[in-house]
This record gives sequence, structure tokens and C-alpha cells, in this order.
Amino acid sequence: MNKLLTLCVIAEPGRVLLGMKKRGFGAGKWNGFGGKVSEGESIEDAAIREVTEECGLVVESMDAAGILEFTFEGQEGILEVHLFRVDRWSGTVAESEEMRPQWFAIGDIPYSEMWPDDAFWLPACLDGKTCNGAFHFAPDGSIAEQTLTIIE
Ligand code: 8OG
Repeated sequence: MNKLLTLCVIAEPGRVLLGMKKRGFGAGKWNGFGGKVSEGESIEDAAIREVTEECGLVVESMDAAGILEFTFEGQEGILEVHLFRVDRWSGTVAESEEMRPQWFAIGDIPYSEMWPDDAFWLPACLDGKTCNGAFHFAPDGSIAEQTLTIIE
């Protein structure tokens, strides 16, 4: 069975909020906010919960923005990441034990310090498009195979 995860892209015109992952899977990379869906929890509730846990904001409005599947050479299982675009929120940005949040201008997104697939789908996501894809990672962390469908 696929492992269900969430990933929220918090953006307003011209800029996006990313977090430097401080520990665990993906540590040392900038990313959106999200994590594993708990048992009995809806995917949307998990997405909203993770945003507050990781950067202090409360999601007021978000759209489903696609599903990305990740597999890793030599490892069983599929990570099924449900993407959401958050366009309204309340509260103030706060660092957590897991993430150090920072706003980036859209032209200054640090793709070289992010998961390598992000450069393929994040620009389209920020443009309001839906991104459905699958990325298979080689042991060296590079992308060995990929498919991506972007829906306007
Ligand atoms: O609970 P945990 O922090 O381990 O959840 C992992 C988070 O990382 C979750 O939000 C999903 C996200 N994620 C992956 N793979 C990738 C990826 O290739 N790119 C991006 N941007 N996020 C990813 O699990």
C-alpha cells in the first residue's frame, strides 16, 4: 500500500514560503510543509495540521494541486504525496523543531538545495496548474525515471 503524505505550497503573488528541513527525511533541503497522514485522518486535515506544526500558520484556504509519487531504487513502497496550494492563511510564521521557514521571491527559489524533482513541477504549481507525476530515484539521489502531467 502507498504511504500517504501531504505537501503544501504556501504562496502569494511574487513569493513562496519554504522551510529548511532540520531533521529526518529530506534534512538539509528547502521544501514546502507537510508530512505523513495519520491513521483515521483525512488527507486535507493532515495537510492543515502539518502546516501549523511546521511553520505556525493556520490554513484558511487551499486547493488540491495534484499527486506526486516517489519511489527509490532498492526500496519497497511508493510515497504518494498529495500537493496543495495554500493561498489564504492566518497567524504568524514561526520556526519549529522540524523546519526553519523563510520567504523566497519566485525568481530566487533555491532549487539546487531542494529535492531534484521540484524544479520540474513547482513552477507550474506556483502558476496555479495541477501536477501529477511519478519520480524514481537512483541510489545517488538523482532522478532515474520520471513522468509528469501538468494540467492547466
Ligand atoms: O513526515 P516527513 O517530514 O518525513 O514527510 C516528508 C515530506 O517531504 C512530505 O511533506 C512529503 C515531502 N516530500 C517527499 N518527497 C519529496 C520530493 O521529492 N519533493 C518535495 N518537494 N517534497 C517531497 O517525501
